[in-house]
Amino acid sequence: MVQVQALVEDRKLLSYPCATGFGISWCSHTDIMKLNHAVGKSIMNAGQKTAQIAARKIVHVDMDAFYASVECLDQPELKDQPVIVGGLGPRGVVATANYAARVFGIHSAMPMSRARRLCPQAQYIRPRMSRYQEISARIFSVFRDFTPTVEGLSLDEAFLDVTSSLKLFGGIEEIGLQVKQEIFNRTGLTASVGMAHNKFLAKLASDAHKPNGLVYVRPGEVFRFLDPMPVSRLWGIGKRTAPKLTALGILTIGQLRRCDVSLLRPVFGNRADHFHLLSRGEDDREVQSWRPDKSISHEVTFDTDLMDRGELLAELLRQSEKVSRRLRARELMARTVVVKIRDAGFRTVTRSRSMRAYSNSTRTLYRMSRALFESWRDQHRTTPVRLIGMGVTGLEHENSDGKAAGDRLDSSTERSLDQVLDRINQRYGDAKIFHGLALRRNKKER
Ligand code: TTP
Repeated sequence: MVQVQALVEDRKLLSYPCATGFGISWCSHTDIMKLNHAVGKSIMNAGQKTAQIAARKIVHVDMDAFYASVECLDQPELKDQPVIVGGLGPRGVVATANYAARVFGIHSAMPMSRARRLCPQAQYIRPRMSRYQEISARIFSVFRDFTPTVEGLSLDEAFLDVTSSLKLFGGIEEIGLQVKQEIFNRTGLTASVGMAHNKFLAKLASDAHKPNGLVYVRPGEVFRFLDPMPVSRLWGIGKRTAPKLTALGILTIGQLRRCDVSLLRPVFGNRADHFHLLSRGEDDREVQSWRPDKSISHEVTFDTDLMDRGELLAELLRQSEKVSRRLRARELMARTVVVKIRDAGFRTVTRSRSMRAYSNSTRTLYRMSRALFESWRDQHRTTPVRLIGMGVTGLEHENSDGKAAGDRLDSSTERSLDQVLDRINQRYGDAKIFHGLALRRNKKER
């Protein structure tokens, strides 16, 4: 307790000059944010916890038409034209479209063939993941200048818990505005920013005035904000549940909120209370900066179905390289390998196997996925394959309690080889160097 008291005193001492906007020469902003965060967590009892949830300030940031905006940034002549990014083969799908293309009804996950019919004049571009990752790193470095508590949801989207940083930056609206401006300064791209006292509202707020939006839902304005929205805006209400609510005459979140919860039980079962809370704008989930990835995977749909074993293995090796590189970049290791195969008749099988220890080496993950693939192929020698994918689950941080590190399958030679390849690929861009077998498919693709 003495220690906590001392920390609290320190916190006052430290945060005073920040709150009044004076420079801090002897302590970085990040130090102060981390300290405030730690103090906030360490001295709470149950009552304070409820108060703390109510006092939370969350910012949700989502870049506008992310991949397409990066393409327009790199080719400014595309700026006012419809731009569609996605797979360009006959079975490709739209990853995203800029707002000029959305006017024509183009949206993510639409088959590219349909997009071409709706908007033949658009510029069609294949995704350049390494470029998006590079920009994403800059965006996330902006987030960490405002708070250590950042929960990334994808390359272009994150929640920031800025409760401990409010005094430092002058309030939540100032933080939202500054995050937006700083992202623009460092990347040249626009983001939509939502602010509220919980994650659910902050996310809806960032979406409310897209693109380039900045919306703060104040605690007293929740019902005014939520009530007119269709029920489908609530997480978890999809195509199956919405018609059941419509049958009850519930079309908007406001109608759901005013409805007696017992009426909702036949529709939602034991999740009725959860949805009723959401309709009132209540959500007590924390921003989880430590949340580990649950899985990492990669898959490809071929332009024409493949039967050749060598080509399929070459593709699996390429995927194993990508997946293992992503593991290594995040200092993760995996315990389980999964292979997914979809045949020409659209039957999909997944096969998985857990290893006796952890790995993030290309060679090991490829060996495992090859064995899984071969066990399928033994019974399907003449089956054409439409899609093949591999992934890993059972992830652990390399240094988590020494667990994964002490339980590692990979030899030091494998690790050194991977490190060299990672460095070359980092320096010269995506996949400039491959294991020999993977070249077989790369050549074919050119
Ligand atoms: P989103 O944030 O869902 O969308 P967006 O940034 O393109 O557009 P918006 O302004 O509406 O937020 O997705 C981020 C990126 O993720 C997107 O630019 C491309 C990629 N993506 C896919 O590859 N496939 C998909 O189905 C979706 C939804 C996104």
